[in-house]
This record gives sequence, C-alpha cells and structure tokens, in this order.
Amino acid sequence: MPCASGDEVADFAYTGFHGSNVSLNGIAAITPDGLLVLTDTSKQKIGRAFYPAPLRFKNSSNGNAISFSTTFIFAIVPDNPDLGGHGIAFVISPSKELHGALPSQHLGLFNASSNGNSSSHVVAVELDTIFNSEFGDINDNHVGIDINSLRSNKSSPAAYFTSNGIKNISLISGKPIQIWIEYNGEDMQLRVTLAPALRSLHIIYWDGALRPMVRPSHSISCAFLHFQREVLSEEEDQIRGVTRGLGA
Ligand SMILES: [Ca+2]
Repeated sequence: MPCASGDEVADFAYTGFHGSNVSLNGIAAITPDGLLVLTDTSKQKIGRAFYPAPLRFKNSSNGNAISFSTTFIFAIVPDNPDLGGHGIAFVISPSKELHGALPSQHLGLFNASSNGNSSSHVVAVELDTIFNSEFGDINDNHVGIDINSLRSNKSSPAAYFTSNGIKNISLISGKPIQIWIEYNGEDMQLRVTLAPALRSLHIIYWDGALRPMVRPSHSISCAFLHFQREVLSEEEDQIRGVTRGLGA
C-alpha cells in the first residue's frame, strides 16, 4: 500500500509491510514476504490495517480541508472463483477501531446504528463485490464513494479508461489492480481511478522499487465531498487505512 499525500499531511510510502508500523486488527496479517493480507477464507470476519498515527487533514493556517492523494495495489483472491467476500474499503476515520462495525455487507465500517449517521465522520472508497439492495448497490462489481454510509454518495461499475474506450475490470479476478484516490481541496472533488497492475504483487515487493503505473486520464468515479463539513471530526485528525468484511 504505497501512500502519498500532499501539503501538510505527511508523505509516506510502503513498498512492503514486513517489519512495518501499520496497525492491524481483526484477522489482518503480514506474510513473511511482506504482503498485507486483510482476510483469509474465514467467514464473517473483519481485517483492517491503519496508518499508526492520526493524520491532520485540516490546513492549520486557513482552516480548509487539504488536498491529498494515495495509491495502492490490491488483489481479491476468492476461495470460490465466482464468488468473493463482500469487498475492501479504503477508509478515513477518527478511530482505528470502528467499534461495533460488522463484517459482510457492512465491510467492517458500520453497523445498523452507525450506518447513515453523520456523527460517524467516516469516508470510504468501497470496492464492493456483492450486490446488496438494502444499500442501493448498482451491481456486484463496483466502486463506491461512501460518506458516513454504505449507501454510496456515488458509485460506478469497476472499469478503467484506455485509448480505445472504457474497459470493465473484475474486482475478484485475483489479479492485482491499482487504485488512485485523490481529493482536491479547492474544487472539493474526490476522484477514484482504477487500472490493472502490470506486474505481479510479488515482483513489486521483491525488487523493492515500485515504479508508478500509468494512471488513466479519466477517473471512474467522482463525487463532491465537503470534506471539512461532512467528514472531519472536531479533533480534525483522522486515520487512514483499509478494511475488509467477509461474509458467509
Ligand atoms: Ca455490497
């Protein structure tokens, strides 16, 4: 999960997780060769990994929420090739614990009372692989921008742009996919872009040098997000991480 962010938020990158300082909870683990594995084939479990210290998302001089960007490569390798768990989410939250959050369709982010509650101060980018009508899912293979709710503020079928047009991408193919998540504090747009990763995860970590992928020129999903009003808690500091909820 290489990460980078701008302005006053610290820049950081992980080219492997062996011996790293990420905070794990649930069944998340790090393999001997440095891969972060959020879940295994267990059912109804949650795995999470967070950056260990809170990050400040508010410009101390003018009070505005600052721009940031992050990119990481992930793969969802289902036990059954045709049916994965419920998905993965990149999350920014005031807490590393997300107390009471449920697995499965709740993605380890919310429960019945915290879902849709503006006091949750949670924003997530979900990579959702199971259709749930109760959350208004558009299909079983989509990207969603979630603001305090699993009912996405904006969602798009998982796809990427090429010079020959838009191409669908299966989130549960087991193949590595790169994601870019970028927030522009001036126009208040959160943009999500996907593309197949060109090299395998193991090669990336073994040679220790992650060369940037060519980011598609168009984003697959984009949502207006008044980060300061809708997401930042009074403490102003938030923590970022990834979480995964497994279902039956
Ligand atoms: Ca879902």
